[in-house]
Parts: sequence; C-alpha cells; structure tokens
Amino acid sequence: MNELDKSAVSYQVVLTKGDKLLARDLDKIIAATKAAIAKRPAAHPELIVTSSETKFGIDTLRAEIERIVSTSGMAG
Ligand SMILES: Nc1nc2c(ncn2[C@@H]2O[C@H](COP(=O)(O)OP(=O)(O)OP(=O)(O)O)[C@@H](O)[C@H]2O)c(=O)[nH]1
Ligand SMILES: [Mg+2]
Repeated sequence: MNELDKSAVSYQVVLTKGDKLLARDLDKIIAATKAAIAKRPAAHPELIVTSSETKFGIDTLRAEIERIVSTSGMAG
C-alpha cells in the first residue's frame, strides 16, 4: 500500500473470508481498517467484504471491478 500511495495508483481494500468472524468482530475490523486507510491518499474510502464460502459480497466486488474497468478505458 505504501508503493501504491507513493505512485498515486488508487486501490480498494477487500476483506476476504468475511464469514469467519462474528458480526460484531467484523464491524470492529471494518472500523479499524477504515480508520487506517483514511490516512492513505490513494485508498478508496469504502471497503468490500467478501466470502467465497457464503458468496457474500461477491456481486458487489464483481460490480465494482466492472465499474472500474468500464470507466478507466480498460474495456477497450
Ligand atoms: N471460511 C472461509 N474459508 C475460506 C474462504 N475462502 C477461502 N477459504 C479457505 O482458505 C484456505 C486458503 O484458500 P485460498 O483459495 O488460498 O484463499 P486465499 O484467499 O488465497 O487465502 P490464503 O491463502 O489463506 O491467504 C482454504 O482452506 C479455503 O477453503 C472463505 O471465504 N471463507
Ligand atoms: Mg491462497
């Protein structure tokens, strides 16, 4: 993340295996992670939480990737 911030390459944090934590622990991790990335200039302020076990957040992640690709000219 240091390198990405330095070179101004924007990025978004994805918390994987979201099913492994209790909801209240996950809330704490989300809050702590958001606080940590608030100081990072190239980090997207929103997080995405996913689980490949329950498929939670996978649609959101796919949609976000699609949005980035379609607005960055990468789609051709
Ligand atoms: N509970 C849970 N386990 C997962 C999930 N995704 C992967 N795993 C398990 O984590 C282990 C590593 O799987 P990988 O496919 O390498 O997943 P990864 O995201 O690269 O995770 P790491 O290798 O552990 O950094 C396997 O035992 C998977 O079954 C998830 O969403 N929930
Ligand atoms: Mg792995």
